[in-house]
Amino acid sequence: MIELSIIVPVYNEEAILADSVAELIRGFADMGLTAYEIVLAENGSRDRTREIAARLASVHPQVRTFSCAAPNYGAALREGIEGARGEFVLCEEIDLCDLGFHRRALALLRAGAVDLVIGSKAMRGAHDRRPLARRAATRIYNRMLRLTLGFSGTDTHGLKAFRRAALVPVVARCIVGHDVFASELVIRAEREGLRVREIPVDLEEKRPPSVHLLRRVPRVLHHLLRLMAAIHLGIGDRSRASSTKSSSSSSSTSSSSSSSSEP
Ligand SMILES: Nc1nc2c(ncn2[C@@H]2O[C@H](COP(=O)(O)OP(=O)(O)OP(=O)(O)O)[C@@H](O)[C@H]2O)c(=O)[nH]1
Ligand SMILES: [Mg+2]
Repeated sequence: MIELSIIVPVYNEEAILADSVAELIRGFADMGLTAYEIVLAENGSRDRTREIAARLASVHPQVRTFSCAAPNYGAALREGIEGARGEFVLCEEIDLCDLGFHRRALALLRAGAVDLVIGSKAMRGAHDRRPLARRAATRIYNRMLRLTLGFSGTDTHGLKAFRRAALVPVVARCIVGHDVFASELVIRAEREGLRVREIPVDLEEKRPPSVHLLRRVPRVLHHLLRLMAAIHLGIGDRSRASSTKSSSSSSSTSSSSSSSSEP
């Protein structure tokens, strides 16, 4: 019985992937965690990420990986969550590996106090060491989510942990991919009355992001508009049957088409 599934979307991460996974495995051993799986959700990498992920999966029984063709953060996360086997799911980023968040989030989930824990970069008590432009972008984006979608928290992106049974049906109702998928998941969970708790994180990245901030803006705006149309007008909204493809992925790299709502 797996208690925790750690889903890590990875894209062109050959430089830090192996060390980061080793760091996670060491950290979980220190926490006394044994019943867990690390799922490396790769898509679209043009470097050796896929190969390294496959090697890690062959060496460590608790690591598995899958790949799909096109780079899409949301699609990778969605497929990872849908195939997760743990009672709890933790969404990690390979450049963060924040074991402090994992420890605190797991304690809250084990206590049954919450359904979803969000690691906020913007709430009181958080330390965000990213460059000013990215910190400002986070604030502006969160303000847009508050104004357009009634979001009441301070952050939707990055680290989160949840009770799988509570969130998988929400994932099934999400319609957008890429970066905005993470926001949609949090906002839908909040709107559906799930018990959501933000906790502050101390954010220090191991490397700058692979996609430049400004290049992400048009797609984010497009997806936000789609989400507003779905949530406020019901346009393109859907209620899919939830699909927990338990134990669907093998412990080695397998090609599978994305189950995401979009390319
Ligand atoms: N599978 C997959 N993973 C991705 C993709 N883009 C980013 N990632 C992964 O998502 C995580 C975060 O990516 P970053 O490049 O650090 O982006 P970021 O700007 O810090 O992300 P934010 O949390 O949105 O601020 C890392 O583990 C990346 O490897 C993608 O297109 N596909
Ligand atoms: Mg990052």
